[in-house]
Amino acid sequence: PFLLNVLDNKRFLHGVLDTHFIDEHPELFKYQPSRNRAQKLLNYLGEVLVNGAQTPLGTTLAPADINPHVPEIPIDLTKKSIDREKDGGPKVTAPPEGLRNFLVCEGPAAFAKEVRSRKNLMLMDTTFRDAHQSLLATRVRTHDLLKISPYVAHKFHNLYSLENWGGATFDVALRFLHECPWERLENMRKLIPNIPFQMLLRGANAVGYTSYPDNVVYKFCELAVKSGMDIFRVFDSLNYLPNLILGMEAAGKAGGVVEAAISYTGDVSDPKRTKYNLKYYIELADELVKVGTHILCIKDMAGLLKPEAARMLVCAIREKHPDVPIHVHTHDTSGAGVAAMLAAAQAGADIVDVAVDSMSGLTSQPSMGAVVASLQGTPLDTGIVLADVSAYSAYWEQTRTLYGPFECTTTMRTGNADVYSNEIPGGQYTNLQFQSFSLGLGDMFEDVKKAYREANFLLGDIIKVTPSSKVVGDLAQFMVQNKLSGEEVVKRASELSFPQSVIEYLQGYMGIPYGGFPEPFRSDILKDMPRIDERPGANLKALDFDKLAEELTKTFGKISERDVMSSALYPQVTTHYMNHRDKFGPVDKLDTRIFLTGPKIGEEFDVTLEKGKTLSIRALAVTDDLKGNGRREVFFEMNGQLRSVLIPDKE
Ligand code: 3PY
Ligand code: ZN
Repeated sequence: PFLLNVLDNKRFLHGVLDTHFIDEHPELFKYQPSRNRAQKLLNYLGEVLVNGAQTPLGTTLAPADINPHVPEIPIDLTKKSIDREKDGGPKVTAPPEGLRNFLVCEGPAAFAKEVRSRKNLMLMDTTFRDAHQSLLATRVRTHDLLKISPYVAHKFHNLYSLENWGGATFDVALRFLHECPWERLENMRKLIPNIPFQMLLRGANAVGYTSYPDNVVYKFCELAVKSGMDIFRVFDSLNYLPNLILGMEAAGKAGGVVEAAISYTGDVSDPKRTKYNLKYYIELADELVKVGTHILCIKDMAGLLKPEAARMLVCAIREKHPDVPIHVHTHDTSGAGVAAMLAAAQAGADIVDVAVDSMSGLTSQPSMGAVVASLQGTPLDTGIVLADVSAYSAYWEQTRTLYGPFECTTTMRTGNADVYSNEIPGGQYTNLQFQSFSLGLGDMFEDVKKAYREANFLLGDIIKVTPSSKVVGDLAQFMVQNKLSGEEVVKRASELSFPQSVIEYLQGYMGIPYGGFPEPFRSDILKDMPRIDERPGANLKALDFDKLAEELTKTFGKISERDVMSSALYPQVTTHYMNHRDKFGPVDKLDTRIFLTGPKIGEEFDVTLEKGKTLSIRALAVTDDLKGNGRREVFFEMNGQLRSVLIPDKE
């Protein structure tokens, strides 16, 4: 920078150089690499101040004006310390070793053995992924995750894993938060070196909604491991084995721990629900163990696993597979989540999923504090300190208020056991509820839930989770909007214009459901449309990554391998993200309230771009369109200097 500043200096360029040159030009030492980024951020802030939020807000609720308190990590001088300064943080004591240290040294097979050998119950914390996917429309930003990461590393070192990636987070980070999911992962890794990271991989759909060419899924997993991922929970929305195997192989080949998931639906404790009975789940578990899964997961994405069902299922699988660790996932939609997880633990599950108290309950996971406290002093004691959970929870309680615009509790106040009837997955439940309310039809949600149940049976009683759950949801909404009963839908199947997702599902684009497609319903709808009767990705042409990289480089200049992968998965969303990044800079560095709704006039705030580069910004004024050219000028003070940006007024 010094050299560049010198080269920019007119006196220097004109050869006017003497020994006073440096003394007389202290500005040469002013390091201003952030200038460009800073200017871009001012453009972003100006845009928000003139044209409103740059990411769609779910409701009119404002983010709270609060600076969440980050609990302190005690410095222990007797322990090894690590220097966080290069990452922008203070010098801290190194976090205690956790299971990741074991995994890195010993590899996935030994890791599974170690987990299985532990006598206590282990926990996966979903706060960084599923909890906010279920409660806050997946909107929690990297900024807020990183702030609490050192605390997690120090106080939760004996977690089995931290679920912090995958599912909807990839898409939402790029699409709505204008931040890079890979950087998120890499930065969390730097701060949490000791706890295994876990992600949700939608089998052949990776982190998308449809099958990708096989080489995309393989390369995605490879890059995920390179960026810090450890454990891959692999599921398929129809429990369709060929899709599951593809995901398992991709995760395994990348060096990850493979945690194959059985997506759970129905009720094994109800003898009347015969389609998905114990035999079905045990046979599926057998297959997944045969393929070589390191860990077996029971993924109860809708919160249907009642305590008695949890006991039956875990016991049955445990009996067949005594050496394979069992990991149970649920949602607390009905309110029975803690009871179900305790029952699973008592029946022999090795790991259960919880979210920190203030991010738990409703459609999220059951409460960490409740499970920790319930097992204290018992042989299953998690070893986690309740006071640490409370401090962690207090951070999230405050942080959650920053995401007020996306808060599910605007429509959902309590748990609801009607989930046992409609079987709507946690993530989708609040979505559908919210849609019904925003159409001004609060009571329509009751109709949607009933229609969802009917739609599920029309489609043959299927496993419902992303993306098959969307098919059922779309059909349900179609029925409600057109006031169609299930009987009418069947009778008029050949003449109705069904949602595209329903048609594609019936064509076989997601795979083949257990028990096959419903007939004659399918044939009535598809008539002579093509059908796929094997793994949908099997015939997709391999993606040419070199060609894609070349195309992106032409448009954006220097791009990374990870940008190419994002584009392979989400081409349009990634192009939009990269344009946004070019124009508005590192908006992920802004505090969440400022990012969402902009600063107040007169408010001063800091933005740390990186260690030692903090901008102090104050928004001073927004002018009217003084020149009549549709643009407004926004004035800022930045590090003591007056700056302004001209923003086209879109109103
Ligand atoms: C996802 O696919 O994102 C899920 O959370 C499924 O449960
Ligand atoms: Zn879930």
